[in-house]
Amino acid sequence: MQVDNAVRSYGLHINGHESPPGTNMVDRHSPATGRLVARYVAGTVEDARAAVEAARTAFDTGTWPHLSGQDRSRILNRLAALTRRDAEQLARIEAEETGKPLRLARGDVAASIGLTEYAAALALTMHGDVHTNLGPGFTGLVTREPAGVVGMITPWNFPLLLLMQKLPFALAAGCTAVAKPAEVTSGTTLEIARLTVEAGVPAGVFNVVTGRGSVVGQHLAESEHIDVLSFTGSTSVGQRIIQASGVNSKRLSMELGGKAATIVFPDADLTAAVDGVLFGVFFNQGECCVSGARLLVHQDIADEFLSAVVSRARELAVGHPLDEDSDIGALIHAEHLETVLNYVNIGRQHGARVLLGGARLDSPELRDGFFFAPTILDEVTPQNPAFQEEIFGPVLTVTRFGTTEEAIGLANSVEYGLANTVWSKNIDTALTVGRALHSGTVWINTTIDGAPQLPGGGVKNSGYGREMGQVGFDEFTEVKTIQIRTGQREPFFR
Ligand code: TAP
Repeated sequence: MQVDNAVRSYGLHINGHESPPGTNMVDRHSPATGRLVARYVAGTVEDARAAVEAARTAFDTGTWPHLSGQDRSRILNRLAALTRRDAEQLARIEAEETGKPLRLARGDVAASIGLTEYAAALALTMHGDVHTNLGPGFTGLVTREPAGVVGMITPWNFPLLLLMQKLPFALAAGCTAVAKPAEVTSGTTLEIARLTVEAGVPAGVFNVVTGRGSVVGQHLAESEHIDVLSFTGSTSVGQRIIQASGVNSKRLSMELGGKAATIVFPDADLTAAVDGVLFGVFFNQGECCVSGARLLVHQDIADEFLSAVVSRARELAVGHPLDEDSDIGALIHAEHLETVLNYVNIGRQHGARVLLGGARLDSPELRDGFFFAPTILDEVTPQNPAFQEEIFGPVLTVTRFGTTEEAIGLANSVEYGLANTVWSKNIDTALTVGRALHSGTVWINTTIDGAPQLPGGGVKNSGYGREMGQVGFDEFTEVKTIQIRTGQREPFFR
């Protein structure tokens, strides 16, 4: 695995082979320094078709769906061990290509290993039910079968982690797959493809085609040879995919955008809540679907609480991804930086007051990258686009509330429903609010937390379907009912 100053060049990974890099390549420059770090093939529709065909053949005529759970589990555990062996290099690639701090990228790799090990355990325990109480001579088997060929389309903010919320689970169930990573951050997906070969995953079971979403991704959505399409990305692209995927009755799992609220009540552990608010919004530069981008704080503590949040935010280090001291890295590319800046300006035009940041950072050491200052906007009304729309950057909006009902209403007043956070030491308040929030996940007295056993996913325009946990695994299986009559039975017609 090449890292540091070498430019990594990748081919496509189809049917167990990596093609040599071609002439039509996508160049990835580090968003922090501008240096060329990686080159991936700009895949074509023909490449995507070949990858789907390889996965289809591996599923229809190959051994993978028929291996014992123990064999699949062993291979997945080997993949986890190889990922652990290469953890530091994978983290560096992730940090270089996304701009996120290396320290956080290490966490993504560790979580990916945990997910792979958990999926390996699920491969062992996959089973069905037998119904023996249906009456004399009538037995029902409800079996779980692998769902087929899975298309996986992933975004640029957590390229490795979001792949590993899908891939090990699909493989554990006996499915085969074609992945299309984001065009600008394809490195770790291709590295995982190499590791699957080393781990003993048979040819054709996992394929990767890099390139444009409108070409490769669109083909996966349209292909009638794909049975399940698992997409993580924006709500607008997700809606395009839902339309394009109608050619066959493929199952869709849609992990889309978010606009999470963090609600702080006066009875919270306020020191922990300050820490949680900052981590919730500035983790991964705010380029996080579950980012706690909206602070809803009780009016009785708002001024004091905000002053603590602002003073702690000033201490956060924005810096180079490979610098061990960086808390916040670079945004993904210039266009995205412009989008974030625009939202800040729109927020101001709608009456928001900038308490901190609000601009690009252009000190001599950061000038070559897309660094944005941690930003806090106060006096943000629910009508403000900065409150309603996903900014996907290090921007916290602040809105005050008076009653619990008001807090719930504000939190639920956006089109998204991915996650929300509640800070309160009162079990009554915490659970009442937690139950009333419209989102797939609610954190209470913690934030952006998780475990492989716990499913994640959204409601409303944040999508449908769940990843991780037993529920996430089940999405890659098909239920079959086998009904058996034994002994003498009455004829159907007299
Ligand atoms: P998108 O622009 O939606 O891109 C996601 C993926 O879809 C990329 O691989 C992209 O390819 C591909 N794509 C683009 N157009 C396509 C098309 N017509 N057909 C098929 N695929 C297509 O998202 P992004 O900007 O990379 O990521 C940020 C978004 O992802 C945010 O909205 C964020 O909330 C969401 N997200 C959600 C979650 C969960 S768990 N719900 C997690 C992380 C991120 P290209 O390489 O060409 O762009």
